[in-house]
Amino acid sequence: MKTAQDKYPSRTEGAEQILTRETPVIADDSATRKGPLTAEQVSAYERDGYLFFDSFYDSTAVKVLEEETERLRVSEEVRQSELAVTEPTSGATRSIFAVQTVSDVFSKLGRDKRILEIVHQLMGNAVYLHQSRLNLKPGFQGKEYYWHSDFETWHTEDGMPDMRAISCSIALTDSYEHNGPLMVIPGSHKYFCQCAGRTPENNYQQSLKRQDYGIPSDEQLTWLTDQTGIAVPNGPVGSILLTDSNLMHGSNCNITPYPRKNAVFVYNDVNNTLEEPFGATYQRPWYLGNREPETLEPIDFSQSLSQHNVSAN
Ligand code: 6CS
Ligand code: FE
Repeated sequence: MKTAQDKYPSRTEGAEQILTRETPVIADDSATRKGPLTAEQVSAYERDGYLFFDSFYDSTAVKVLEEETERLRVSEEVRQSELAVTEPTSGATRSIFAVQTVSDVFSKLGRDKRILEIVHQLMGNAVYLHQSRLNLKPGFQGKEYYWHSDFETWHTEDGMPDMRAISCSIALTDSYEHNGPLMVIPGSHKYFCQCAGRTPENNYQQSLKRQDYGIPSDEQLTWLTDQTGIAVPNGPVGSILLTDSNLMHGSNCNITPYPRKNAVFVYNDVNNTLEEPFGATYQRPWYLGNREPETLEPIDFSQSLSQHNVSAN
């Protein structure tokens, strides 16, 4: 039974309003809390809803990640599992969810202390892994991800009470302005766009291929972009992008020969665990919304690579 008051109702057949966010974006002492971020970086994250770090991982780490991604991409066992989502037309693998359950490398990457230190500084609290996924956006065939707030889905379909989660996306290929990069609306995380339509039964079986519910109206998107425009925080393989769970984002189709792949780990506050869905009649499967939170034990990912006997390039 839901215990949290629904501060962010959506898909309730009500009006599609733009609500002002009540929830603080960062812990109130983030700017002074011990951590790798400068006060300016903390302030930029609070204002924009995202932080981009160019070349966060070096060529040694990138080599291991690229090889592991390819192993998973072509693995028939993974492709046949419930964790894999294929592209709507080509059948190419589009996403692999709960990647830490099929890959020791990605299980370690998701617990890298260099990422967790940043997340802890911003969140000010212990976190667990709500969701992870590889997005493989293949060349020529990678279809779009229409504009959406992840929190709107995680709130309505997974029962995430509040906007207390951060996504960390790690670039597994170069992300250019032309191969379907992620686009964000800076500052949009401070507003909640109520979406129209009631969530169909088992919506996720369609939405992960193409999202039709939980998308903002043209008017809402126009209003948001009128405030701050659109940014495309992209860069070379090994870069990372941290985004607030409620940041409005999307990406275009990839019609170039260059795939745009990333790994995403979603860190949720341990005090914000999933309840009953706020806007759906069913709970999504474990690999989309983790209902058995465990506090993450940080490791030094780069140091762990020595086990892979990877020599620096
Ligand atoms: O439904 C979800 O949980 C996923 N959907 C999208 C389009 N982004 C976030 C998340 O991976
Ligand atoms: Fe998303």
